[in-house]
Amino acid sequence: MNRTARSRVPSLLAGVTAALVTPIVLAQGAAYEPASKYNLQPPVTEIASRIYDLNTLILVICGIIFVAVFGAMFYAIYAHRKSVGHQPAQFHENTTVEIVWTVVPFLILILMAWPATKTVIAMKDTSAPDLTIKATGHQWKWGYDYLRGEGDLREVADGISFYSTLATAFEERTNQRAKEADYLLDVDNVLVVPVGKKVRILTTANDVLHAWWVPALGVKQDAIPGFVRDTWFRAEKVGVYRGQCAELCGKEHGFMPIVVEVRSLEDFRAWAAERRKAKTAAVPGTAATPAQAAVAPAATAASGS
Ligand SMILES: [Cu+2]
Repeated sequence: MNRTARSRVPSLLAGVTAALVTPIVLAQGAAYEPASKYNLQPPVTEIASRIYDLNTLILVICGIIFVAVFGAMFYAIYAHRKSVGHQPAQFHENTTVEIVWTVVPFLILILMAWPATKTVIAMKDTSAPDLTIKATGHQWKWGYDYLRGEGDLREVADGISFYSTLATAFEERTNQRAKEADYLLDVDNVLVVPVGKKVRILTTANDVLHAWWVPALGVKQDAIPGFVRDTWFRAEKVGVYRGQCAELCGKEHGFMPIVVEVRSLEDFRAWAAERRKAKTAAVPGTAATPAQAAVAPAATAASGS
């Protein structure tokens, strides 16, 4: 190994370590108090709880299999070694053994597939929502449109639309200022939804594939140009939940976070009324709509940098 090659090894190792550690650090950066940095975020919807429990169940099953298989293997290697004169056992074409090692894995598979399938089916049930919102992925921001849709709240927020752009300061990204707790997970306009109501999210994209992912809400749905996909959640707790685009979408893929603010129904109604009033007020004059106002600072920042 020559000198250049040798000096490259540590930097290569550092690169690999950084690649492995970075996602963990990013996840940890969420101000939303994760109970553990090694586990999924605490769930705030029924679907997220089910996903959490599935993860635990399957991890436990895999753990038991791991210990049993390696335990048996190491015991056999040690106790039945050649030096103590052990003779190999003969069980070729043993029907009982063959049936057991076919049936047992099959049962384990059913044990895992049954609850997983039930959860996936529940995730896809977007029927009878109280509120419908379209989330459009753009390079590199999210656009939200509250649609008339169906359900009780169909008229409450109808017509509200805005862009949601990264609000983390450029100085934080370039290490000129200390990074805040919600580093790269903060936006100018948050998505506001009511607690305890079924919110249907329609996802689509304007340019390339994106994905709308908010772990605490148990939602991850691809946003595909030319197609409309949907997903749903019913948040059980008021709070702010953060997520990210989860489909590699270009150079600023890591800079288009999602922030969902779950409010009480009254607060949500008040917010919607205010947003709608601002919109109506903006129409006759020259004042920008909230959507245009959200785009303008982003455009200025982009041209300034
Ligand atoms: Cu994206």
